[in-house]
Amino acid sequence: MPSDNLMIHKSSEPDAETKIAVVGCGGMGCNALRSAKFPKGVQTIAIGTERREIKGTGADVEMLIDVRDAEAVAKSEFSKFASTKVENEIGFLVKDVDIVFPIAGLGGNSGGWTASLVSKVAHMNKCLAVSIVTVPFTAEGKMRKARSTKQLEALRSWSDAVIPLKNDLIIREVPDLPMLKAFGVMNSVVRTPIEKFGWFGSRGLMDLKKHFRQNHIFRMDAAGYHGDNAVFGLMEQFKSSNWLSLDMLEPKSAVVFIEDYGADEKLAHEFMQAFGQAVGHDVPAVVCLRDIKTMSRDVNACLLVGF
Ligand SMILES: Nc1nc2c(ncn2[C@@H]2O[C@H](COP(=O)(O)OP(=O)(O)OP(=O)(O)O)[C@@H](O)[C@H]2O)c(=O)[nH]1
Ligand SMILES: [Mg+2]
Repeated sequence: MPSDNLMIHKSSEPDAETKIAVVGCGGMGCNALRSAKFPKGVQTIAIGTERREIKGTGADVEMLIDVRDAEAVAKSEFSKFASTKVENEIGFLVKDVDIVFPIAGLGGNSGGWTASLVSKVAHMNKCLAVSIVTVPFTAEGKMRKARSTKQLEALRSWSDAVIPLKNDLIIREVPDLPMLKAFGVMNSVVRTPIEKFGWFGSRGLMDLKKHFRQNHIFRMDAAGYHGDNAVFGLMEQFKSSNWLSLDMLEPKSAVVFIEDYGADEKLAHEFMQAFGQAVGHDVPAVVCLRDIKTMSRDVNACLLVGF
């Protein structure tokens, strides 16, 4: 694979210089913050249109906004230039931040739009906006589905990258759990990339920005493998993953996080080679390698595929 197709970053610790803010938007977004443990230094902000949503999230900042501010995104008054009072307030909170993660459940009246609002502010502050959102259950009906599609469309133009996770997959992955527990599983999936992106140093962020320009929508899954032929084992897991559905994707780019004892660049090359074979062509990628400094034979990977 030509080296300009593959950017590799090595780290042993989350880069303390990389400042991260997680913004829970609306009911689902705020739920994802509840009882969540984020790496030290991650700033958490809960934004809702109802007090009960933001209450008890444990967020560093709770912000109540008017539902009309969120809904403005859907209408022509949402502008690329002028910023509203609420955008200025959010801007004040994220002004020194490198990466903002808006989290929301698409399909409702506020969170899905608020995520675009937050992404716009992130842009104005030159920070990276990676939105992580859930797509409503099919059973929730056509109206939610239609709204969710519009919200995703808006997010596509305001966020650097969007990771949509289908709530329907909860039913497939954990069919026997009661709904509240199943939501908990999903909310922990939502939090996975937030921890990983913290490994990127400032140079890595520049590469990511360039990389995200090629793609906006990413699917994601994380896997672990114990023992020899780890790359092969991991790739088999990714190939059969419901979350990724590699066979249904036409991958255009990838962001990969690999944790291994003594992780080296060879592993990154092997991984991308195996990935290229799985999907039938080379895929430009940014790979972050993390040396986990334990003697265990576990290799963990988190794969984001842009399509
Ligand atoms: N995975 C997960 N999905 C959720 C959760 N809560 C809500 N959802 C999903 O998110 C969608 C939007 O719900 P909310 O986030 O409550 O809606 P909202 O944006 O606050 O807007 P309102 O309808 O005005 O309350 C729902 O249709 C569900 O599909 C949650 O805790 N976990
Ligand atoms: Mg709500």
